[in-house]
Amino acid sequence: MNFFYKKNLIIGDNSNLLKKIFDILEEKQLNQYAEFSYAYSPETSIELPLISDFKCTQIDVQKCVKTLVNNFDLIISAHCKQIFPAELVTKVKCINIHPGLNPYNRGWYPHVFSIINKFPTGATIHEMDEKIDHGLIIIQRQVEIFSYDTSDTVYKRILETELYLFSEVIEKILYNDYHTYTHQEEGNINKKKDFQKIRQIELEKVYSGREIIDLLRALTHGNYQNAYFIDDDNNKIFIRLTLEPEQVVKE
Ligand code: 0FX
Repeated sequence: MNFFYKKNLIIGDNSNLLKKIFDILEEKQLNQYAEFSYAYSPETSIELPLISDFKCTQIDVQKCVKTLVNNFDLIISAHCKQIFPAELVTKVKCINIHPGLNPYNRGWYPHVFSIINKFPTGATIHEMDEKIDHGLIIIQRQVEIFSYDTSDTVYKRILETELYLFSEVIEKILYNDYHTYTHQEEGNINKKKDFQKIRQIELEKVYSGREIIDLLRALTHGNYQNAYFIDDDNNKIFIRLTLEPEQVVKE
């Protein structure tokens, strides 16, 4: 295999995702034909023991642009929390594995906002440009949201889809032999502060049944203390929702 991109960096802040990418590259034996280095962000909460069996270094993307440009042909962001500077994305081929269906709900926690605003969600692998979750699309796939989904059940499906798409296109990317396309619309973008804003449930606000269920299931994700209200004694009370479809027994 005579790959076009030989010196590659995978940078991300989700240790499970990084490990699964590592496994895909091993299974396909691509590491025999190209070099893959792994990195995570400074100040990330990544679980180091989990990644100790493969070499993973800490890289501050803003401070290391020159080093990255000089040392890598291709950089793949796998949920890297750092913003890639313009100089980096214009000088090195940078590709983003994004847990959302561009251009809908680009940015922070796409599926959380999709449960609320009904825009489609999914996974996208795209070339990076200077804007967030923007740039020519290599491959993407929609992931369905069911009435009984919470944030974590949709997210699980999105992660599986991301890995499936990665597995589908990685060789084509390494050969630099893939097609790209773009959508006409710029879509919308949500920031971390938009997520913070939706977390508080206003006790005096009037919500429809659909709105409040959607908001609470969008904010229900494992043990995260997302949704809350402030009670009359000024205590913060966290809320999580359980959704259980009726089990219909077929005669
Ligand atoms: O890595 P990631 O899945 O994704 C986020 C952004 O959504 C994405 O657009 C960006 N490219 C990437 C670099 O960062 O986020 P996470 O691992 O911090 O969280 C995973 C899910 O967990 C998230 O989608 C929603 C949920 N979550 C997470 C935190 C920290 C919560 O519901 N509450 C939380 O406080």
